[in-house]
Order: sequence, then structure tokens, then C-alpha cells
Amino acid sequence: MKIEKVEVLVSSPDRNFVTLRITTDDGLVGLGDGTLNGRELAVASYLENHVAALLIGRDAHQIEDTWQYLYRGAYWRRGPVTMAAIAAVDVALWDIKAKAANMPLYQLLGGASRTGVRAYGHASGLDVPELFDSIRKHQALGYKAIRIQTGVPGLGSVYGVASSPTVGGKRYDYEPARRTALPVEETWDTAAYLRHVPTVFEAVRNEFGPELTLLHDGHHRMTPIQAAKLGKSLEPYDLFWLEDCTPAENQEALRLVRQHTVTPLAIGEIFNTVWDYQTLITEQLIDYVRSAVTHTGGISALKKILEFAAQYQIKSGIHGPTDISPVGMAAAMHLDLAIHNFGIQEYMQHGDATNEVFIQSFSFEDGYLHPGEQAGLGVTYNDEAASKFEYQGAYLPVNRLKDGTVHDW
Ligand code: GCO
Ligand code: MG
Repeated sequence: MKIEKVEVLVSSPDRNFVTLRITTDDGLVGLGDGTLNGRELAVASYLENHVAALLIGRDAHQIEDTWQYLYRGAYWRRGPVTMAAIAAVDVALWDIKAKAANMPLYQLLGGASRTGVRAYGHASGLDVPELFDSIRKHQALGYKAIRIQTGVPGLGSVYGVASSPTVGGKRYDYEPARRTALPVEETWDTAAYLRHVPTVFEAVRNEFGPELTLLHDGHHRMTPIQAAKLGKSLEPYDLFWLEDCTPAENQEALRLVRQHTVTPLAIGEIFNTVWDYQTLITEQLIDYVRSAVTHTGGISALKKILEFAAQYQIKSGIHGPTDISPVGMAAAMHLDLAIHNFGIQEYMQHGDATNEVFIQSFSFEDGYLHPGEQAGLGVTYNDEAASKFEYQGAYLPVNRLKDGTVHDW
């Protein structure tokens, strides 16, 4: 089964997506997601100019060999652009292999280890009443696990909550890569945040009781000692996890956080290989691996990271905001269903335009996702719909402290 055609598809239904479509000489088609939010065209160019020609004529069944060929063959290893490009190829080949076997992909990954994949959604509000409203809406959709992000008094737009309406009058429906010529700038104050967040969690627990699973994302903004303080102050509210509490390029930083708090820690959405996790996993400094299939070299590589993590009782929490395309989400769901050390899956729902371009077979019922029983990933790409949505440059925001210093966003 030889690879005959490789197409890099860039479209922008609700936001920009980079999709790789591989066709074999016997007519099987596989899709892979290579979307890197705010830097999409770098991956599209990497695939188009440096990968596509290398794939033509290769045996589509040789997934591991192709992965190693692209990773080692480039000489320049790792990095988000390279690993997103490799992920797109890897997932497209898994899609093809599963279609050739006439099975849903999870069957090839070992078969189902559970009946459904527990998912969490994103609730947010500028203030507590607005947040409660958002939590109730998520509960009405079936979510049993909900991430809580809140505005901070004295600050405007912050990560997770926009200060003003965005798309169609609705606040922060999609991750905030804005279609502006320059990135939007936000203002940040960690001390104000650390004072405010525990009061919000107290209010949420009082209103919604002890059983609702709650999560929170610190989005890389704290130093280790600040993160330790937050983890400690959130202990009474029994979080499922505190995510990305520090930037974590320095893995040793998490030792300090861990010494001070029993709030579970999740990290990794900006990591791209197992080497970013080495210390974190072997020293059991985290509880959940947050990588996306799309940014970590695909199913082949993320499965290995998760198997390594499993030996240290660390579970999965695969990244799934709307900047992961439905192809990347489907790949995550097949993996979630198959692995033993599944934790939870992030699931922000895509908009109507995205769902028109990516026709999907997965379901979300009563808080649980299931990838469906179609052969392969279960996603097809609608070229006609995609042609209505041309690429538009978009940037993630830049974050500054009140005195103008650039901070982590
Ligand atoms: C999450 C992430 C996202 C990122 C986004 C950037 O936990 O879902 O933090 O919200 O900000 O993926 O493109
Ligand atoms: Mg995050």
C-alpha cells in the first residue's frame, strides 16, 4: 500500500486549521492534524516543502519507520513545528491503517479499556454570577467535570475569560487567537490573582457542592513559590488538578511546588517530546500528562510517553481546546479509550463552521466522549465547505505586567 498523494489543507472555519491528507494507491485516505495556534503556516510550509515529497511511494503501513525517518532524518530534532508536522503524518497513517483493517482506530491500539472517555469543559466568568451561569450551562450539556477560570478584580481580559464580547456577541467561545494585525495585549498581576482565585473556588464549592469535579489552569504565570502557595490555598476545594502552574521548561521547578501542596498537578500542553517530561515523570512531580496528540509527534509518540508515565502512576489529560482540530480530537479519543492510565480528556466544543468542514462520528453524552465505530479515525474533510473559509492570520495574546514588562501568557 503505497502513498500516492499528500495534500496540506489550510482552512479557517471558526479559526485556522492545518490538516494533512494522505491518499494511497489503493484509494484509502487518512487525515492528520498539524495545527499550531498562531503559527499555523510554519507547519504547513514544513509539511509542504520538507515532508510531502519524502512520503510519496513509501509503504503507508510503516508508521514507526516513517516516524523515525522524519524525526531522525531531519537531524534537527524536537520543537513544536517539527513535532506538529510529524504528528500530522503519524495520525494520517494510523487513520489509513485502521481503514485498511476495517476497524475503528482504538481497536488497533489495544481495544477499548473503558466504555467512554470522561471529558471536562471550560466554564468562565468575569465575576462570580457570570461564572455560575457558565457552570450551569456546562452541567446542562452533560459535563461532570468543569474547568473554572475567572476574571481578576482590577484586570481586564485575562487568559480563560475575555473582558468584552468577541465572536457574535458571545464571550470567549473559542480560544483567543484573534484575527488582528498585531497580537492583543493583556495586563497581568500575579498577587491580585493569588488573592482572588481561592475566594472564587470557595464560592463555587458552596454553590455546587463537593461532587462536581473542578479543574483550574494557571497558564504558566507563576514562579514555583507562588505556585506552591496557590496549590496550598486551593487544597480545601479539592481540585482534580492545577494545570501549568509554572512555565516548566525547568522541570526541577516542580520539586518545590510538590513539596508544599497535595493539589494534583497537570502539565505539558506546550511540551513536544518525552524529554520534556523526564524529570517530571521519574520523580513523580506531576499527576497528569497534558500533551496533545497534535503537538507531540502523534499517536505513536504520545502513547509511548503515556506508557512511561503509567509506570509512575501518572495519568493522561490530553489537551483538547478548540485549536486542536476535530481530527486531533478524534485521535485523542481513540487513544483515551485504549490506554490503561486514562485520566480525563479536555473537550471544548467546536463551532458550526468547523463541524461543517470536519464531518465527525464521535459522540458526547452525559459527560462522556466516544470516538464511534467507523473504520479509522471517523472524520472526513469537506473540501467544498472548507473552500468558503480562507486562512486569516491570527495571533494569541501577549501578556504584560502593569509596568509593561512582558510576562508569560
Ligand atoms: C488549555 C490551554 C489552551 C491554550 C491554547 C493555546 O488548557 O486548553 O491552556 O487554552 O491556551 O491551546 O493555543
Ligand atoms: Mg492549558
